[in-house]
Amino acid sequence: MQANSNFEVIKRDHQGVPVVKIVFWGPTLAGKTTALTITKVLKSLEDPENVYKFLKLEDPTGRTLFFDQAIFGVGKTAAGLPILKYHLFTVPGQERHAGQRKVVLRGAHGLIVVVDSEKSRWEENKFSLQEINTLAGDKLASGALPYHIMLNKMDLPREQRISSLEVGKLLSESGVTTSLRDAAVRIVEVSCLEARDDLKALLSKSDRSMIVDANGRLKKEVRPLSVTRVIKSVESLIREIIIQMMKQQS
Ligand SMILES: Nc1nc2c(ncn2[C@@H]2O[C@H](COP(=O)(O)OP(=O)(O)OP(=O)(O)O)[C@@H](O)[C@H]2O)c(=O)[nH]1
Ligand SMILES: [Mg+2]
Repeated sequence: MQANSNFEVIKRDHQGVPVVKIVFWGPTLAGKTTALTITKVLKSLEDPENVYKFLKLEDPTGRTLFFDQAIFGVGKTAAGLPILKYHLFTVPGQERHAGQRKVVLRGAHGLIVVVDSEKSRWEENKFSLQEINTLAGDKLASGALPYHIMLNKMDLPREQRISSLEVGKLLSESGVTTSLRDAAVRIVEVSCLEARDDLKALLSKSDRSMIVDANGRLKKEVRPLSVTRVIKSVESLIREIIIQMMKQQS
């Protein structure tokens, strides 16, 4: 097995657990912090022992100031340690925070590029894509930095939002990819708003025994589809990163 030589080396924490870093990238108000919060709420319900940290740093208007971060684990070894920890970050999307974004991006093993599907946000999306292309275009193209594209706000009326096809146009206008075919399979359509509402509705069910197992954990089968879609990118990236990690080790 051949590891991608430009793939960021995976470090281990003080207990020897590999720690990988995934960054949510995208313009301000695209929904990065909302997506991270949904991931945290779901993890806390389904696998609370694997939630290590959750921190949001916001200005008074609710926009991210420096970054948000969360640390989660995957599985459990015989020694009671997770097989892997993943560190999720969001960048602050406001254009003036370019310096912070560069710092947050450093050392990433995977990227979730959040695109705001609201039509009026075309230029903001384009700016954000051009910036990531400047910072990491080569790594995205070579596969050294695996990525997914989260097209958010699909709850908006059709006439107010762009489609996955138009994301292709946005990507090519921004110079992010020369192969739209590759990018197309990486687009996941989501609505963080719908996911948040579906989670709230689920938790407000009066009969808790219907939704939790004997250990008090949320049953996987009651997870709303809208929520599955939001966390799909993170889950897929982790799988891709584990494959890279195994290649690095062999
Ligand atoms: N209609 C709609 N609104 C959403 C959706 N997801 C998030 N929002 C709203 O968009 C606004 C911005 O969301 P955030 O998650 O704070 O955006 P962000 O990308 O973290 O923004 P910065 O921190 O400034 O980079 C909030 O009012 C959210 O409620 C969605 O799927 N649909
Ligand atoms: Mg934010």
